[in-house]
Amino acid sequence: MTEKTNHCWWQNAVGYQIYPKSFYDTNGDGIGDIDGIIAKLPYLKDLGIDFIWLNPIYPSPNVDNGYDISDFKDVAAPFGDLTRLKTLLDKAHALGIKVLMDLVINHTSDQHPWFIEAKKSKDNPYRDYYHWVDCSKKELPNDWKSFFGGSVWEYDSVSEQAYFHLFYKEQPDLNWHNPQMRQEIYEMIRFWLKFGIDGFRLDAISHLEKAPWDTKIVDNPWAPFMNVSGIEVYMQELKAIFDEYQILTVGEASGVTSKKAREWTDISTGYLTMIFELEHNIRVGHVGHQRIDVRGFKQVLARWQKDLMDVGWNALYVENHDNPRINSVLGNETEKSAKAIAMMYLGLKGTPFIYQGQELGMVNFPFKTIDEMDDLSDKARFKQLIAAGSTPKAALKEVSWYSRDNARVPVSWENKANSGFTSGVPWLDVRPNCSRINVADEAVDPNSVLNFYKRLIALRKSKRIFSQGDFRLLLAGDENVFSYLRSNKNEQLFILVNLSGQKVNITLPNRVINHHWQCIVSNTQSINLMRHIELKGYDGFIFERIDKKSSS
Ligand code: TEU
Ligand code: CA
Repeated sequence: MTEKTNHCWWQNAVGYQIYPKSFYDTNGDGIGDIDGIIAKLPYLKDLGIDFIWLNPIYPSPNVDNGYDISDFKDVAAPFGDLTRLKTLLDKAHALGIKVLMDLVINHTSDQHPWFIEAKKSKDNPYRDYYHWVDCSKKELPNDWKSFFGGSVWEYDSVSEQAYFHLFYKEQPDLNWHNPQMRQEIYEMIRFWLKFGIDGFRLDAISHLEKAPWDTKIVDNPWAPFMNVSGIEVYMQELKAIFDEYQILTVGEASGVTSKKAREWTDISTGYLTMIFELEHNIRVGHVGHQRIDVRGFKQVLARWQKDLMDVGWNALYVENHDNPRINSVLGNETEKSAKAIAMMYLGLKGTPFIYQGQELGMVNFPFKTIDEMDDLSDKARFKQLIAAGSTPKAALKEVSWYSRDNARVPVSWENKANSGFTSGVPWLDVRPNCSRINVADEAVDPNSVLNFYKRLIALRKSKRIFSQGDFRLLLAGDENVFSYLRSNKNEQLFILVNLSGQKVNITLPNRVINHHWQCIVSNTQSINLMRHIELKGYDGFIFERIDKKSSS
C-alpha cells in the first residue's frame, strides 16, 4: 500500500450510527438528547467504535424527523444547543472518537426562512433558490412521482406555479443551478467544519441535479433525479471544501452504480470518501411478510466488492434509520442469526457502520395499532389500504413490517420500565419485552450478541487483511450461503455463513479444502472443512489459513 493509504484511518475504522431522538434521554422528556450521547460515549468506546454519525439534530418542524431543516446552523432545543454539541465533540475527541453530522442539502423545510421568502412572490430574491415552474393545477409540469408518494409538484394558486419536492411537500428541493444558493450552502458547511466536526454523511446527495422537466419516465420512475449529469459540478465544488479540511464524507448515493462509484470514491479524485449503496435490500415474499432475498443480496454486495476492489471504497451497512431490523428480515430474531449477519458483513472490505441497537440483535417492533406508529407515509398508506377494503389488522401488518419506525424504536438499555431509555414517556414506544435484548444484561453475558460484536470489531481491527485483503465470492449460485475469501500476499480468511434458518449441504472448492484452516470466530461449534459439509441454520464461521501461503 502507498504511503497515502496509511493516512486513511477510516479504512480500518468502525462507525456507529446514532438516531439521537431514540438513543438515550437524560431529562425525562421522552426524547433522546446530546447529553444522552455524551453519557454513552464510554459504552461506544468499549464497543470499539472509531466514529459516530448523528442523524439530523438541527431545528425542524419534524415532518420527516429532522430531515426537514428550518435552520442549518443551530441545534434543535430538545437535543440541546451548540454548547452541548461542542462538549460532545470535546468528550468524543478525548476518547479518540470522531463525530460526523448529517448534511441535508437536497432540500430544506418549507419553514426555512429561504422558502418562507421564496413563497411570497415570483420576484422574491429567494424564489430561484427552489424549483418553481409555471403550470395549472390540472396540468402539472410533468408526471414524476415523489419518493413518499404522489406528485413531485405542489401547486401554488396565487402565483400559478408549482414547486418541486422529491420527498414530502414540506421538503422543497433546492435549486442547485443557482450559484448564490450554492455559496450560502458552502458557507454553512464551512461553519460546521470550523466548529470542529470531523465529517458528514450527505443525505440524498445523488439527487441534487434533475433532468429537464419534459423528460419522460420510461421504466425507472426515479431515473430523472438519480445521479443526473451536471451533478459533477456541484460535487467538485463540495469536494474542494472537504479536501481543505481533510474530513470523512459518506454519501447516501442511491442510483450511483457500482461502476460509477469508482469515480465518486477514488482516493484522490473522488468527490467523497465512500458512499452507501441502496441496492442490496432486495425484498421477496408477500407484503407484510417480506424478507431479504439472500441470493440477490449477496450478488449485489459481491459486485460492489469487486467493482471497488482496487479503486474507491465501500461503506458497509445492514441497518439504518430507514429500514426494518436486519435480524427480523434476514435473520430469524435469534442471537445466532444476529451473530451470523455480523460475521457476514464485518468480514467484507470497506468501512462498516453499525446502527444503534444492531449490536444487541434488536428486532422489529410488534406494532398493535397504527397510532403506535410515527412515520407519515406509513400512516397514509394505512389509510389507503383501509379505504380499499383491508382489515385494520391486515393493513397494519402490511405497513408495519417494513416500516422505518422499526429501527426508530428507542434503544433497549436495561430490562426495566421504558427499557431504561427515559424516565418519562418515550416519543415512540419502547419494546414491550426487552428481557433478553438489552445493554445491561448483554454486557455481563460472555455469549451475548453485544460481546460477539465487540470481539469481532477488535479482531477486525487487529488484522489488516480485513481492511486491505482482496475479495472473492465462493458458492456464487447458492441460495442460502454467503461465502467468500479475503486474501492478501501472505494471508487468507475464509468467511462462511448460512443466511437461512434451514440446513444446507454445500460442496467446498479446492481453493478451500486443499489448505489448512483454523476457525477464529463462530456462532456454533467448529467444523472440519471437507469437500461436502452440512451447515445448520445460521451457522457462521470465519477461518484463518494456517498453512503457508505462497502466491495465489
Ligand atoms: O433518505 C433518502 C432516500 O432514501 C432516497 O435518497 C433514496 O434514494 C430513495 O428512497 C430511493 O431508494 C434520506 C434519509 O435517510 C431519510 O430518512 C429521509 O426521509 C430522506 O433522505 C429525506 O431527507
Ligand atoms: Ca431529552
